Amino acid sequence: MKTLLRSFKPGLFALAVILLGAVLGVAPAQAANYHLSLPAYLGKPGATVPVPITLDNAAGLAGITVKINFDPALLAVSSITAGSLGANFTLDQSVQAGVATLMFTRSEVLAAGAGRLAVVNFVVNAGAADASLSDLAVAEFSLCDATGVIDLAGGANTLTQTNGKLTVNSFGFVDNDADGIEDGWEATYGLSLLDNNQLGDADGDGQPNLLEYGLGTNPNLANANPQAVGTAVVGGVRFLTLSFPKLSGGQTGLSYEVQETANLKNWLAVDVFANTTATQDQGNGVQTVTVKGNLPLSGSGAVPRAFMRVKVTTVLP
Ligand SMILES: [Ca+2]
Ligand SMILES: [Ca+2]
Ligand SMILES: [Ca+2]
Ligand SMILES: [Ca+2]
Repeated sequence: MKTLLRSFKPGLFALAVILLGAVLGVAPAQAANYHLSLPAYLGKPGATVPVPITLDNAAGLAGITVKINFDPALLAVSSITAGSLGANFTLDQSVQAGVATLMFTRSEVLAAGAGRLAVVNFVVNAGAADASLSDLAVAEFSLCDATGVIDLAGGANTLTQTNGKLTVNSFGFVDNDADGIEDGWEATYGLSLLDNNQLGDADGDGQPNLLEYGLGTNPNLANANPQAVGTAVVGGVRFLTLSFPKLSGGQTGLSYEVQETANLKNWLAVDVFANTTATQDQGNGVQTVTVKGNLPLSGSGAVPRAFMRVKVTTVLP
Protein backbone atom coordinates (compact mmCIF):
# COMPACT_ATOMS: atom_id res chain seq x y z
CA MET A 1 0.00 0.00 0.00
CA LYS A 2 2.78 2.37 0.92
CA THR A 3 4.56 1.62 -2.33
CA LEU A 4 1.43 2.29 -4.34
CA LEU A 5 0.92 5.69 -2.69
CA ARG A 6 4.49 6.77 -3.34
CA SER A 7 4.28 5.98 -7.00
CA PHE A 8 0.84 7.49 -7.34
CA LYS A 9 1.51 10.91 -5.84
CA PRO A 10 4.14 12.09 -8.38
CA GLY A 11 1.80 10.90 -11.11
CA LEU A 12 -0.99 13.09 -9.80
CA PHE A 13 1.36 16.04 -9.55
CA ALA A 14 2.50 15.61 -13.13
CA LEU A 15 -1.13 15.41 -14.27
CA ALA A 16 -1.92 18.61 -12.37
CA VAL A 17 0.96 20.42 -14.06
CA ILE A 18 -0.16 19.26 -17.49
CA LEU A 19 -3.73 20.41 -16.78
CA LEU A 20 -2.52 23.76 -15.52
CA GLY A 21 -0.44 24.08 -18.62
CA ALA A 22 -3.47 23.39 -20.76
CA VAL A 23 -5.56 25.97 -18.91
CA LEU A 24 -2.88 28.67 -19.18
CA GLY A 25 -2.13 27.80 -22.79
CA VAL A 26 1.55 27.12 -22.07
CA ALA A 27 3.08 25.61 -25.18
CA PRO A 28 6.22 23.50 -25.24
CA ALA A 29 9.37 25.38 -26.30
CA GLN A 30 9.20 26.20 -30.02
CA ALA A 31 11.94 25.19 -32.38
CA ALA A 32 13.97 28.22 -33.34
CA ASN A 33 16.40 29.00 -36.17
CA TYR A 34 19.52 31.10 -35.78
CA HIS A 35 21.62 32.19 -38.72
CA LEU A 36 25.00 33.87 -38.37
CA SER A 37 26.47 35.57 -41.42
CA LEU A 38 29.65 37.27 -42.55
CA PRO A 39 30.00 39.05 -45.93
CA ALA A 40 32.31 38.61 -48.91
CA TYR A 41 34.22 41.91 -48.94
CA LEU A 42 37.01 43.58 -50.89
CA GLY A 43 39.93 45.44 -49.39
CA LYS A 44 42.90 47.42 -50.67
CA PRO A 45 46.38 46.65 -49.33
CA GLY A 46 46.96 48.60 -46.10
CA ALA A 47 43.27 49.48 -45.71
CA THR A 48 41.20 48.87 -42.58
CA VAL A 49 38.08 46.96 -43.56
CA PRO A 50 35.24 46.83 -41.04
CA VAL A 51 33.51 43.45 -41.38
CA PRO A 52 30.06 43.07 -39.78
CA ILE A 53 28.90 39.86 -38.12
CA THR A 54 25.13 39.55 -38.27
CA LEU A 55 22.71 37.32 -36.35
CA ASP A 56 19.15 37.08 -37.61
CA ASN A 57 17.56 35.99 -34.33
CA ALA A 58 18.65 36.56 -30.73
CA ALA A 59 15.30 36.02 -29.03
CA GLY A 60 15.66 34.09 -25.78
CA LEU A 61 19.45 34.19 -25.76
CA ALA A 62 21.67 34.91 -22.76
CA GLY A 63 24.97 33.97 -24.38
CA ILE A 64 26.51 33.86 -27.84
CA THR A 65 29.97 32.57 -28.73
CA VAL A 66 31.48 33.15 -32.16
CA LYS A 67 34.94 32.15 -33.29
CA ILE A 68 36.24 33.34 -36.68
CA ASN A 69 39.28 31.89 -38.44
CA PHE A 70 41.25 34.14 -40.80
CA ASP A 71 44.60 34.09 -42.58
CA PRO A 72 47.11 35.92 -40.32
CA ALA A 73 49.55 36.26 -43.22
CA LEU A 74 47.06 38.52 -44.98
CA LEU A 75 44.99 40.06 -42.19
CA ALA A 76 45.38 41.43 -38.68
CA VAL A 77 42.59 42.50 -36.33
CA SER A 78 42.93 46.11 -35.18
CA SER A 79 39.78 46.16 -33.04
CA ILE A 80 36.44 44.52 -32.44
CA THR A 81 33.38 46.55 -31.47
CA ALA A 82 29.87 45.48 -30.51
CA GLY A 83 27.15 46.18 -33.08
CA SER A 84 23.61 47.35 -32.34
CA LEU A 85 22.53 43.82 -31.39
CA GLY A 86 25.77 42.97 -29.59
CA ALA A 87 25.43 46.13 -27.46
CA ASN A 88 22.69 44.33 -25.51
CA PHE A 89 25.35 41.95 -24.17
CA THR A 90 28.70 42.17 -22.42
CA LEU A 91 31.39 41.46 -25.01
CA ASP A 92 34.55 39.57 -24.12
CA GLN A 93 37.01 39.20 -26.97
CA SER A 94 40.37 37.72 -27.71
CA VAL A 95 42.48 37.63 -30.84
CA GLN A 96 45.26 35.18 -31.49
CA ALA A 97 47.06 34.56 -34.76
CA GLY A 98 44.34 33.67 -37.20
CA VAL A 99 41.52 33.37 -34.65
CA ALA A 100 39.15 35.99 -33.25
CA THR A 101 36.89 34.87 -30.40
CA LEU A 102 33.84 36.86 -29.35
CA MET A 103 31.72 35.96 -26.31
CA PHE A 104 28.50 37.84 -25.63
CA THR A 105 26.80 37.34 -22.28
CA ARG A 106 23.98 38.93 -20.30
CA SER A 107 22.32 38.10 -16.98
CA GLU A 108 18.82 37.68 -18.41
CA VAL A 109 17.73 36.37 -21.77
CA LEU A 110 17.09 38.92 -24.49
CA ALA A 111 13.36 39.11 -25.31
CA ALA A 112 13.93 39.74 -29.00
CA GLY A 113 16.57 41.08 -31.33
CA ALA A 114 18.35 40.72 -34.65
CA GLY A 115 21.03 42.53 -36.57
CA ARG A 116 24.67 43.48 -36.26
CA LEU A 117 26.35 41.51 -33.51
CA ALA A 118 29.83 42.94 -33.90
CA VAL A 119 32.20 44.62 -36.30
CA VAL A 120 35.68 43.17 -36.72
CA ASN A 121 38.14 45.72 -38.10
CA PHE A 122 40.61 43.84 -40.26
CA VAL A 123 43.78 45.50 -41.54
CA VAL A 124 44.93 44.18 -44.91
CA ASN A 125 48.66 43.53 -45.17
CA ALA A 126 50.20 46.50 -47.01
CA GLY A 127 52.23 44.16 -49.22
CA ALA A 128 49.30 41.90 -50.11
CA ALA A 129 49.12 40.71 -53.69
CA ASP A 130 46.08 41.59 -55.76
CA ALA A 131 43.37 38.91 -55.73
CA SER A 132 44.85 37.11 -52.72
CA LEU A 133 42.15 36.26 -50.22
CA SER A 134 41.39 35.07 -46.72
CA ASP A 135 38.36 33.05 -45.73
CA LEU A 136 36.54 34.43 -42.72
CA ALA A 137 35.34 31.06 -41.56
CA VAL A 138 33.03 30.54 -38.61
CA ALA A 139 34.92 27.99 -36.51
CA GLU A 140 32.44 28.07 -33.63
CA PHE A 141 28.90 29.33 -33.24
CA SER A 142 27.13 28.38 -30.02
CA LEU A 143 24.25 29.85 -28.07
CA CYS A 144 23.00 29.81 -24.49
CA ASP A 145 19.51 30.39 -23.24
CA ALA A 146 18.44 30.65 -19.59
CA THR A 147 19.10 26.98 -18.95
CA GLY A 148 22.49 26.63 -20.61
CA VAL A 149 23.89 25.73 -24.02
CA ILE A 150 21.10 25.38 -26.53
CA ASP A 151 20.72 21.71 -27.22
CA LEU A 152 20.75 20.74 -30.85
CA ALA A 153 20.64 17.02 -30.22
CA GLY A 154 16.85 16.97 -30.25
CA GLY A 155 16.84 18.59 -33.67
CA ALA A 156 14.37 21.26 -32.56
CA ASN A 157 16.69 24.24 -33.05
CA THR A 158 18.91 24.91 -36.02
CA LEU A 159 22.10 26.94 -36.07
CA THR A 160 23.38 27.80 -39.53
CA GLN A 161 26.04 30.13 -40.84
CA THR A 162 27.35 31.92 -43.91
CA ASN A 163 31.12 32.18 -43.94
CA GLY A 164 32.77 35.37 -45.08
CA LYS A 165 35.72 36.20 -47.29
CA LEU A 166 38.06 39.14 -47.78
CA THR A 167 39.67 39.50 -51.21
CA VAL A 168 42.44 41.97 -51.98
CA ASN A 169 41.46 44.45 -54.69
CA SER A 170 44.43 46.69 -55.36
CA PHE A 171 43.16 48.83 -58.23
CA GLY A 172 39.42 48.48 -58.67
CA PHE A 173 36.37 50.10 -57.12
CA VAL A 174 35.71 49.05 -53.53
CA ASP A 175 32.27 49.75 -52.06
CA ASN A 176 31.54 47.13 -49.42
CA ASP A 177 28.53 48.96 -48.00
CA ALA A 178 27.05 49.36 -51.49
CA ASP A 179 26.09 53.02 -51.17
CA GLY A 180 27.78 53.92 -54.44
CA ILE A 181 30.52 55.91 -52.71
CA GLU A 182 34.02 54.45 -52.92
CA ASP A 183 35.04 53.25 -49.45
CA GLY A 184 38.50 54.85 -49.58
CA TRP A 185 36.83 58.24 -50.16
CA GLU A 186 34.42 57.55 -47.29
CA ALA A 187 37.35 56.66 -45.02
CA THR A 188 39.18 59.87 -45.99
CA TYR A 189 36.21 61.99 -44.92
CA GLY A 190 35.14 59.89 -41.91
CA LEU A 191 31.91 58.53 -43.41
CA SER A 192 30.68 55.11 -42.33
CA LEU A 193 32.04 52.14 -44.27
CA LEU A 194 29.12 50.05 -43.00
CA ASP A 195 26.08 52.20 -43.67
CA ASN A 196 24.57 54.01 -46.64
CA ASN A 197 25.73 57.64 -46.71
CA GLN A 198 24.33 58.71 -50.10
CA LEU A 199 21.88 61.30 -48.79
CA GLY A 200 23.83 62.57 -45.78
CA ASP A 201 24.66 66.29 -45.74
CA ALA A 202 26.69 66.90 -42.59
CA ASP A 203 28.07 70.21 -43.86
CA GLY A 204 24.57 71.48 -44.67
CA ASP A 205 25.50 72.87 -48.09
CA GLY A 206 22.59 71.15 -49.77
CA GLN A 207 24.85 68.77 -51.68
CA PRO A 208 24.27 65.18 -50.55
CA ASN A 209 27.35 63.02 -50.04
CA LEU A 210 26.91 61.10 -53.29
CA LEU A 211 27.05 64.39 -55.22
CA GLU A 212 30.01 65.64 -53.13
CA TYR A 213 31.81 62.42 -54.11
CA GLY A 214 30.80 62.67 -57.77
CA LEU A 215 31.75 66.35 -58.06
CA GLY A 216 34.96 66.02 -56.05
CA THR A 217 33.92 68.38 -53.23
CA ASN A 218 34.44 68.02 -49.47
CA PRO A 219 31.42 66.50 -47.62
CA ASN A 220 32.54 68.13 -44.36
CA LEU A 221 32.99 71.66 -45.72
CA ALA A 222 30.11 73.77 -47.03
CA ASN A 223 30.79 74.76 -50.62
CA ALA A 224 28.96 76.67 -53.34
CA ASN A 225 27.45 74.57 -56.09
CA PRO A 226 30.48 73.80 -58.29
CA GLN A 227 28.38 73.77 -61.46
CA ALA A 228 28.52 76.86 -63.66
CA VAL A 229 26.58 77.88 -66.77
CA GLY A 230 27.86 79.93 -69.68
CA THR A 231 27.40 80.21 -73.42
CA ALA A 232 29.44 79.25 -76.43
CA VAL A 233 29.07 80.12 -80.11
CA VAL A 234 29.46 77.12 -82.38
CA GLY A 235 28.98 77.48 -86.14
CA GLY A 236 27.61 81.00 -85.66
CA VAL A 237 24.91 79.79 -83.24
CA ARG A 238 24.89 80.49 -79.50
CA PHE A 239 24.32 77.58 -77.10
CA LEU A 240 24.15 77.22 -73.34
CA THR A 241 27.10 75.43 -71.66
CA LEU A 242 27.38 73.67 -68.32
CA SER A 243 30.73 73.22 -66.56
CA PHE A 244 31.03 70.75 -63.70
CA PRO A 245 33.78 68.77 -61.96
CA LYS A 246 33.73 65.01 -62.41
CA LEU A 247 35.91 62.15 -61.27
CA SER A 248 38.45 61.27 -63.91
CA GLY A 249 39.96 58.13 -62.37
CA GLY A 250 39.32 54.59 -63.57
CA GLN A 251 36.30 52.97 -61.98
CA THR A 252 34.30 55.54 -60.04
CA GLY A 253 31.02 53.64 -59.79
CA LEU A 254 29.24 56.66 -61.25
CA SER A 255 27.73 57.77 -64.52
CA TYR A 256 27.19 61.43 -65.41
CA GLU A 257 24.27 62.45 -67.54
CA VAL A 258 23.86 66.04 -68.74
CA GLN A 259 20.33 67.17 -69.46
CA GLU A 260 18.84 70.26 -71.05
CA THR A 261 15.37 71.77 -71.25
CA ALA A 262 13.62 74.85 -72.60
CA ASN A 263 10.56 74.60 -70.35
CA LEU A 264 11.77 72.91 -67.11
CA LYS A 265 9.42 70.03 -67.90
CA ASN A 266 10.90 67.93 -70.67
CA TRP A 267 14.56 67.26 -69.96
CA LEU A 268 16.55 65.93 -72.89
CA ALA A 269 19.81 64.03 -72.56
CA VAL A 270 22.89 65.73 -74.03
CA ASP A 271 25.64 63.53 -75.44
CA VAL A 272 28.51 64.29 -73.05
CA PHE A 273 31.20 62.82 -75.29
CA ALA A 274 30.07 64.55 -78.47
CA ASN A 275 29.31 67.89 -76.79
CA THR A 276 32.29 68.35 -74.47
CA THR A 277 33.98 71.59 -75.51
CA ALA A 278 36.66 71.84 -72.80
CA THR A 279 38.34 69.65 -70.16
CA GLN A 280 40.50 71.02 -67.37
CA ASP A 281 42.38 68.81 -64.95
CA GLN A 282 41.98 69.87 -61.29
CA GLY A 283 44.35 67.27 -59.85
CA ASN A 284 43.30 64.70 -57.20
CA GLY A 285 41.53 62.70 -59.87
CA VAL A 286 39.02 65.47 -60.65
CA GLN A 287 38.57 67.30 -63.95
CA THR A 288 36.19 70.09 -64.89
CA VAL A 289 34.34 69.43 -68.12
CA THR A 290 32.31 71.92 -70.12
CA VAL A 291 29.43 70.51 -72.11
CA LYS A 292 27.48 72.38 -74.78
CA GLY A 293 23.70 72.13 -75.02
CA ASN A 294 21.74 71.38 -78.22
CA LEU A 295 19.03 74.06 -78.03
CA PRO A 296 19.95 77.16 -80.14
CA LEU A 297 19.80 80.46 -78.28
CA SER A 298 20.25 82.46 -81.50
CA GLY A 299 19.38 82.15 -85.16
CA SER A 300 16.41 80.34 -86.62
CA GLY A 301 14.47 78.13 -84.19
CA ALA A 302 16.08 79.84 -81.19
CA VAL A 303 14.49 79.12 -77.83
CA PRO A 304 13.90 82.09 -75.50
CA ARG A 305 15.76 80.38 -72.66
CA ALA A 306 17.37 77.05 -71.80
CA PHE A 307 18.42 75.22 -68.65
CA MET A 308 21.04 72.52 -68.07
CA ARG A 309 21.79 70.14 -65.21
CA VAL A 310 23.96 67.12 -64.49
CA LYS A 311 22.56 63.91 -63.07
CA VAL A 312 24.98 61.65 -61.17
CA THR A 313 23.88 58.03 -60.92
CA THR A 314 25.50 55.06 -59.22
CA VAL A 315 26.27 52.14 -61.49
CA LEU A 316 27.45 48.66 -60.67
CA PRO A 317 31.23 48.55 -61.01
CA1 LIG B 1 30.74 52.91 -49.73
CA1 LIG C 1 28.99 54.37 -46.51
CA1 LIG D 1 27.09 68.34 -48.27
CA1 LIG E 1 30.50 70.17 -49.22
